[in-house]
Amino acid sequence: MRIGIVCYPTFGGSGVLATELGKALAQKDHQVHFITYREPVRLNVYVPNIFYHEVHVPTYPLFEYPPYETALASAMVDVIKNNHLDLLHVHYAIPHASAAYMAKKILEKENIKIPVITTLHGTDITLVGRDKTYAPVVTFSINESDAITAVSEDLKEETYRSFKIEKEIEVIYNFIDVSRFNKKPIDAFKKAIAPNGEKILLHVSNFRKLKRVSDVVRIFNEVHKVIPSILLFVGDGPDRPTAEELCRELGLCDEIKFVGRQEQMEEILAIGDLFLLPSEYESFGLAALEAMAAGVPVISTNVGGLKEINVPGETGYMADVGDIETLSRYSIDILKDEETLKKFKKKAAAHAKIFDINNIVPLYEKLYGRFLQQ
Ligand code: GMT
Repeated sequence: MRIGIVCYPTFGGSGVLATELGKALAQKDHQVHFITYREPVRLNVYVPNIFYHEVHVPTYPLFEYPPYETALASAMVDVIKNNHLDLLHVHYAIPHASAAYMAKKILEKENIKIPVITTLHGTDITLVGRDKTYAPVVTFSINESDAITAVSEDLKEETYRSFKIEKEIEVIYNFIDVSRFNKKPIDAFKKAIAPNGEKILLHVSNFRKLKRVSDVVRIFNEVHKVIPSILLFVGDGPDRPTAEELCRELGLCDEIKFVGRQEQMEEILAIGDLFLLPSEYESFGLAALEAMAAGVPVISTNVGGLKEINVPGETGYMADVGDIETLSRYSIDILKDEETLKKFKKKAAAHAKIFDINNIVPLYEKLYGRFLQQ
């Protein structure tokens, strides 16, 4: 099959998922064409069967807002036509689904039929999409997609609640390549981070408001009072200064390390003991699943798709948004003795296998196959 994939090329989960999907499909002998404004971060190795088409948005003094969506739709038309693509799979509705609709309509004029699959990832529905500014276009372009998938049951239901969707939304859960996360910790790295054998807590995100990074610091503050520990913040984004400020206020600068954006997540997760994700909302929580696959239990809020991946008392615990006291207590419960921690680590790694690449990618292939038979 020849598949076009459109996504955000950044560190966000939707781009990561789309890139890993493309890589997996290429390994299964499909030809995959990425159409993005920059090379996707996880496309950092040469993979035969993968082609990357950069969307250029020429600027002009008149354009206060360069028309990215127009450039993207034009790139889609060009790539679909000249590479004889069988279908286009867009990740994150805004503006990818509407650009795909435009490309589809242009190609129809040339008697080229291109099925469009839209995968909804999260804030394209819950924050950005529901904003009245975007809602009519999001509703229309989702309805015009030939198939719609959502990354969790919760996101599916949320989409039906927020928009007038006339089609069936299929749930295809996010996935990870479990074998990649099955890494032994690098001793020297672990020692550099926690020289005295402290427990290592992790948070990985894009530091946006809904990630509630201040809660991460507050939970750690409580844990640290009881358990010798270090907190590693991975990633970057708008709320990083707030988190750094809070660390200074609490006198935790030596115990909390900000390591910025990192590509080698497997090595980092391998040294972790506990993953903190106190988000206001997560449609899925791919970062938490990656942690679980690496055998790191998860303390999260009980929102969105997190309820579908984190099993309380087995892979971690959950509590209400902002309930620092309970989230801290649960963290201490897991870290308090080696035996308990070991049990959680084992169960987290075992549970993550449900979402292994080998179980999920065939579901996408099956979905694509439906359109080839038409
Ligand atoms: O909506 C976002 O925050 C952006 C998006 C991304 O690109 O990172 O994240 C969403 O998609 C991920 C992959 O499907 C999910 O794991 C995240 O939970 C989801 N984020 C939210 O729902 C806030």
